[in-house]
Amino acid sequence: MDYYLAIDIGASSGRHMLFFLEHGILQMEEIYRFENKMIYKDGHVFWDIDAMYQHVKQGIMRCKNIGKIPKSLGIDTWAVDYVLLDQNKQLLHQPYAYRDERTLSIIDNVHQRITKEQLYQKTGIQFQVFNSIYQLASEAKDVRKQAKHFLMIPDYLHYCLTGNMVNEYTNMSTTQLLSATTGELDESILQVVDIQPSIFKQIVAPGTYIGNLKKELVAEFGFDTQIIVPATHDSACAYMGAIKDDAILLSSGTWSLLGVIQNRANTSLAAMHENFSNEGGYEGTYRFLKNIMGLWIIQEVARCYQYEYSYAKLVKLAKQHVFTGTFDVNDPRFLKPKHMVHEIQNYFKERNEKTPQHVGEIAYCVYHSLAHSYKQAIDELESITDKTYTTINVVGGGCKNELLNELLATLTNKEVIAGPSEATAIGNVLCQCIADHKIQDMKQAQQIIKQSFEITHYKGEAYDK
Ligand code: LFR
Repeated sequence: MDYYLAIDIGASSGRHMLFFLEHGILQMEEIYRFENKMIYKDGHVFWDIDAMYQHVKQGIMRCKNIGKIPKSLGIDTWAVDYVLLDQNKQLLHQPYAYRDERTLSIIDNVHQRITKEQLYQKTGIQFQVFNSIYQLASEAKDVRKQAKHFLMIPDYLHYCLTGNMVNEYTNMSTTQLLSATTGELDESILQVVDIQPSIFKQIVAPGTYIGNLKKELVAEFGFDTQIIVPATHDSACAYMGAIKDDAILLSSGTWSLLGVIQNRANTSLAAMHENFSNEGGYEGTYRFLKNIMGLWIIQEVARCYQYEYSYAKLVKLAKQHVFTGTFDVNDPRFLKPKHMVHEIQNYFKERNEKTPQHVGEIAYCVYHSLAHSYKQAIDELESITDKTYTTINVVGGGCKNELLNELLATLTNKEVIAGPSEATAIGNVLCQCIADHKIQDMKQAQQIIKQSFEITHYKGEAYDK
């Protein structure tokens, strides 16, 4: 049996998913899971990259313990964050987490050198305060001087495993440093933000073999395997793992990424004004999408109640405490508030509107507001692309939230197809299987996904009329 290992690391947890293909069915087994936490130090927020690497290794080791040795493996994570290494290939500092606020004071400075319009025209990438371009512009002078290597988080983990450095394309596209047309670094942007082009590596496409495990790791694990870089941006994988790639896709996790797969970047003013992004996708496609604050809000609500309520319980309570007021989930105040529940309540109080009190009301209000923001993004998307869609395919962990799916179907009057919930790990493994010629291409991959994973259909009340 040929096994393939997809290591999918999100902002709150990481998983090692082992796959094999049997009679056209993709079988999947979670063999390791770990918590991924942000570290708070000196008023800043970082990722514990050393802990992350140790967990990556422990999960790989599990393959040996269960006697299922993968033919290859690949890692995907969130986007925009990176490490800088010095001439001795040592970390110059722990990687900052994208919710760190150090970029806020530098953004205007960057745009004095390159306007937002110019930057969007060149890159097609949405404006987010955490884009790597602003993060790099915030680096101290001596750090920039000493930096010899730039690696995105999955690039770094792949480097730790193989000793080889590359910059994978889909994740690199979120730096806002690549040309939307060539997929290569745009040197004019590097110049204005004063970043040495020499720190970057070869940009490789998803599905590229970059080497085997380092010798010492082979000795430690007791086996060798190939490292095939997948689409290392988790959202790029999630879109690959969708069941219906011509529908509106909604990757629902910590973030909600709502958009469509296109063959060309759309850098029009309309796209820019609605802050749609043209993120790099598999085989030269673009994911024309909008970032919506997502289930982060409910994760933070759960934290406010000291995790007294599970996510399933929050949905149950929400159904019992309908609260119809909505708030703007994309308001930057919800990016990292001290106390999410108070922040939501203050939003309503400031407007002299009825304020949600009960935990169920808070939860309903979050789901309802998210569904509203999806509906708004869909209206924008349909207007920009001048196309009407009948179906929304929700993928990722959030697709299991039936209340959110129902609200979405009702509000949009469209059919909602929910699943697969493991789209990200599936997309990761597809990159490996296609590289290994186990699966021919994305067309066959879609067929396999349909045969292998359960999906649920929702038709909003309005849809049934
Ligand atoms: C989702 C995601 C989004 C990206 C955000 C920050 O996990 O990768 O696509 O905008 O995280 O990196």
